[in-house]
Amino acid sequence: MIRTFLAAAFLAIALPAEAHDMASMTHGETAIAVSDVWANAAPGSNGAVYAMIMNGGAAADRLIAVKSDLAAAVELHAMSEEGGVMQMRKVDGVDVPAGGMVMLESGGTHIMLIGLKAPLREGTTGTLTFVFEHAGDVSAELTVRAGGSGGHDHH
Ligand SMILES: [Cu+2]
Repeated sequence: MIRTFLAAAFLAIALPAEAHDMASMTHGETAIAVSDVWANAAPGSNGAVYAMIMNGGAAADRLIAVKSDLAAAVELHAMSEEGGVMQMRKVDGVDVPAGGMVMLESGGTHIMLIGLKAPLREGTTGTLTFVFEHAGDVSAELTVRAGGSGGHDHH
């Protein structure tokens, strides 16, 4: 009698936990993760933002826009060197290959906050919403670091 009761009590506790693990393992459609979203502190009204995007899924995806309340507009920019001068241009998307990773980094493809409501200062926080063709909206928190050399002071 006692043994049966204990076994039943154990099962009642163990089963929901097992079911939960299985649910999280089979939940794989949205495989995009955005992390390390950061910017250098800068006094201007525009600021470059960098991030790491990982696609753990079996299908390619594409970052098509970024939204933020911190600025009037947000653009995706690519950098290229032309005649020894770094130029940048607006791009309409960034491909994220299946099982791959894309770094948005200084000197490369980056996010540009245009018309900042307040200059980016160390400790400034805010949410950026990354819009993917397939995964939809993925929100991530921005971290602003103390400004250093090698900044991105165009515009
Ligand atoms: Cu830029």
